[in-house]
Formats: sequence, structure tokens, C-alpha cells
Amino acid sequence: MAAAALAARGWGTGRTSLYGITKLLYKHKRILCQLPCKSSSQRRLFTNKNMTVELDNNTGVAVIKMQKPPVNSLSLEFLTEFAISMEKLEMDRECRGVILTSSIPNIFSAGLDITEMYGKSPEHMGEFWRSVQEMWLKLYGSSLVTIAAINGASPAGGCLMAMSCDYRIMADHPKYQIGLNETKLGIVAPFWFKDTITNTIGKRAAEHSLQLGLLYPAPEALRIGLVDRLVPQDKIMPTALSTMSEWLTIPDHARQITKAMMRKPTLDRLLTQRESDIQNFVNFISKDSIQKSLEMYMGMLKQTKS
Ligand code: CO8
Repeated sequence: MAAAALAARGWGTGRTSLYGITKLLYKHKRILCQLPCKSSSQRRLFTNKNMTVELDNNTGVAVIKMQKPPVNSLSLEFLTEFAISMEKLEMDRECRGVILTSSIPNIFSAGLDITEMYGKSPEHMGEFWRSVQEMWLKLYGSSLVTIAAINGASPAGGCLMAMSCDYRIMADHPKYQIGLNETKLGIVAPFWFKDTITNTIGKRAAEHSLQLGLLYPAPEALRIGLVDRLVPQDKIMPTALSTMSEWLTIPDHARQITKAMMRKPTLDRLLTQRESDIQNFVNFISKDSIQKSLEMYMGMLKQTKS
């Protein structure tokens, strides 16, 4: 009941500017600092269990570093923390942009935590899926400039997070891959994953990519437009910061209205079908055949390791 408990405390609920265009355009920024928070005149650090959030008051740029070993898998707890962090930044007068990256070497995010979808009760799976939706609604619908600094592998839900940002910079490393590989697990990316990739790389490439569950090495991801720029690993953060500075030269209101115009129809599709999407997920993932596929996939991950 993590999400419900947080909602009861006023976190993660409808005060943000993220979903409605009106709210998006006329956001009321307030500083929320309800988690342990160190402050200095220039930088504020919000420390959470699964990520750190550092906001530079001078530049208005926050950096979210995911740090959930071993692979930044997106668990219910992680997703709840992420949604709270995004909401806090969205409401913060000082914040204009967010860079999303990882502090785990070679991993951006391994996507949804498979253990949250295997052998759990329908109630738990429903709550988990709501938190996945919430993460996407907050990130895809953010009025802030959002840049993904992809410094490692980024399959499935990790790719969704990156695609939900405004711009993607990926480390040019032979081992890093990105893509929506759901079909390889015997599961199906839901319509809003499909919409997000279609909006990013176009319909034909998205169809090809989704059917085959393709994971792209960095140069191929750049070629199809799944990422916007490749840089050497050690240039990821400097490039993300300089790209952010360029984006922040655009007046916020004009950029935000444009972003809302582009993204609102996609966000609205999920908002109007949120409950049925949760029900579909629970029905699908609870099937014996799907549970079996997940079990086999988890076994394969362990075998690959040994
Ligand atoms: N969830 C939970 N645990 C994971 C995950 C995950 N997604 N990925 C890896 N792990 C675990 C491994 O089992 C392993 O556990 P243990 O240490 O207990 O053996 C540990 O993390 C480390 O994993 P690796 O040894 O594989 O680490 P590597 O550094 O060698 O590789 C990778 C990292 C490349 C990220 C690799 O782990 C990998 O490919 N992971 C699987 C990624 C994946 O396929 N994710 C898909 C998740 S599904 C999703 O995001 C969208 C679902 C949409 C829902 C649709 C429903 C209808």
C-alpha cells in the first residue's frame, strides 16, 4: 500500500502540473522538502533509498542518479520514490530541468523489476502497475526539460524512462544496448509503451522493434533515432549539462506549451483508460503461461551469470 500511504500524506497526488494541459501551463511551484534534505545556498541534496536528487539552485538543473544495486530494477518502492522526486522538482520554483542517470556502473536501468510481476497477488500486481503508470505520467508529462544520460544498459522499462525524456545522450560503449525487448520475455508492451516508442522513432521502426523485441547497440540506436547523441562514457555528464544549458535558453512558457501540445494526446490516452489498463495487466501477467515465461526468463538471467 506504499502508493496509497504516500498519497494520504499528500505526495504523488493531483497537485502537480503534469497531466492536465492547464496545470502544465500555469504551474504553481512550491518547495516540498519532506524527505531528509541537506541544504546549502547553491545545491540541495535529497537523499532517498534508491536514488539521489541534487538540485543546483544557480542553474536550476537537478540530477537524479538511480542507485538501486545491482541493476536499478524498477520496483514498487523505486517507482514510488521516483514519482515523489519528480513531483518535488516539478513544484520547486528553482528547478527548470532534470537529468536522469545512473550511479551503477554499466547499467542505466534493467527495466521493471521482474520479481514484482512473478508469484505476487493480483492486488500487489495492480498496485505495482499503477506505480509504473505514475512514473511514466510524471516523466513523459513533466513540464521541466528532461534529459536522459544513458550510461549503461537500458532494456524495456529502462528504455521507456529514457524515451520519456526530451533528449537522450548515450555512452558509446560496445556492451550497452537499449530497446523494448518485452516480446523476448513472452510479454507484451502495453499501448502507452508502444505510443512512446512510436512518437520517438516512427511507426514502421517501432513496429519492427516491438515485434522482435529488439535491443539496439548504441550506434544503431542513434541511427534509428532512439537516442539523439552518442558520446564517450566520460563525456556523458558534461554533454548532458551543456545540452541542458542550450535547452534552458528557450523561454520556459513557450517550450512548455509546445511540449504539452505534442504530448497531451498520448498522456490522455492512458489517463482515460488507467483502470482498464491496470486490469488488463493483472489479467495478462497472472496467466499461468506468462508466469511460466517469467520464471524461465529469470532462470536464464541467473544461468547467464553462472
Ligand atoms: N528485474 C529483477 N531482477 C533483475 C532484472 C530485472 N529486470 N534484471 C536483472 N536482474 C537481476 C538478475 O537476476 C541478477 O540477480 P542475482 O544476482 O540474484 O542472480 C542480478 O540482477 C544481476 O543481473 P545480471 O547478472 O544479469 O547483471 P549484468 O550486469 O550481467 O546484466 C542486464 C545487466 C543487461 C541489465 C541484465 O541483467 C538484463 O538483461 N536484465 C534483464 C532486463 C530485462 O529484460 N528487463 C525487462 C523487464 S520487463 C519491463 O521492463 C517491461 C515490462 C512491460 C510489462 C508488460 C506486461 C504485460
